[in-house]
Amino acid sequence: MKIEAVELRVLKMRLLKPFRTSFGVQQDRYPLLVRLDIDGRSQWGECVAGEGPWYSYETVETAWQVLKGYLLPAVIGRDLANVDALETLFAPVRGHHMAKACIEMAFTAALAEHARKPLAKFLGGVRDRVETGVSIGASLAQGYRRIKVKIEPGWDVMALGAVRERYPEITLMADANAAYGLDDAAHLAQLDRFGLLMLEQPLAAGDLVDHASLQRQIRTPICLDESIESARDARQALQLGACQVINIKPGRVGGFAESRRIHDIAANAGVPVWCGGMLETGIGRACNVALATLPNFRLPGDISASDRYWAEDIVEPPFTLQRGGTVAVPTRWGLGVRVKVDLVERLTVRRELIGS
Ligand code: NPQ
Ligand code: MG
Repeated sequence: MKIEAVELRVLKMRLLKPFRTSFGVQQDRYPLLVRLDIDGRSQWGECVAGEGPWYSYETVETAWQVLKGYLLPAVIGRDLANVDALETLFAPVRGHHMAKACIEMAFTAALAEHARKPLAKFLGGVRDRVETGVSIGASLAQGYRRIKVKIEPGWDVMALGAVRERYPEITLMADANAAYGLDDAAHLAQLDRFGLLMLEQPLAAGDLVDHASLQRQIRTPICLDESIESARDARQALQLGACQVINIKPGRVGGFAESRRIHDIAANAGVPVWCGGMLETGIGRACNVALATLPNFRLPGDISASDRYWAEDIVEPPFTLQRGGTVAVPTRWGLGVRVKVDLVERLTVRRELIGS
């Protein structure tokens, strides 16, 4: 499999509803897409980097730079037998997992297509539908398996208490996106009474030791998101007792291969994982859905339907919410959805072809 050239492009897409996190409010998403030209065929991928360096140090701008300057020159024109070969060529670049992941995932989808298998089956998936949750600021969403409320200091105990009172039975969790410190342990312990499925990333990404300390002071299971950038992070977090659940986003950890390593480490420790979301278009969503078919993805993911975010998704068919709060896993070979190239063209605000 030879990557002959790669086209980078940034789209501008209006979110149906502004998305609020502890970082701020976001109205537009600028997805960075890649199109790999492999053995005469096109393979699309999506980089999940954000517009600013808040969730991660990576941004659309840094990912473009690192792809163009370092990652693509290392792989374009080379015959790559498998993902191991790709990972070896990317290894000298430190970090920048989101930039690496979009190429790794597109390459893996191309391998799946070449093997005449749907991506989910190629990855070893065991499900034909995946359970979906939704991540919200304040308004409730019907039909999903669980609801995740974004919290921050000043919007936590009261907000979750109000949701819990109105919906006593709903599967509820909270995501703090690193907005607290270990000093807040007693305050966060007040969340224990709401029977939360988990509390996601209460402390800063680098604070594994403090997460372990916090977990000893609260009953709610801690889930780590931003803290887990690799299989090594996952192993160390579990050794320390820093979490009881792991959110895997393939973009954050560098792709499918590293996601699977984290999946396996957690499975061996008896720790469930679930698939996070980064307000992806249908391309990134298809990757998340395929990954979430692996056996230890035992909790609903942030794999909402396309129409939760977009008036019109850039793939066909779009992902729809189905009975029981699930999304069907595509059965066609490779990525499993068709990219609407005309729509992508209309939404493009920046493009460049990187050749050999
Ligand atoms: C999370 N996702 O689990 C992330 C946060 C997030 C669905 O809650 C651009 C860049 C948009 C980074 C949207 C959800 C983003 C982003 C959400 C991160 O923490
Ligand atoms: Mg999160």
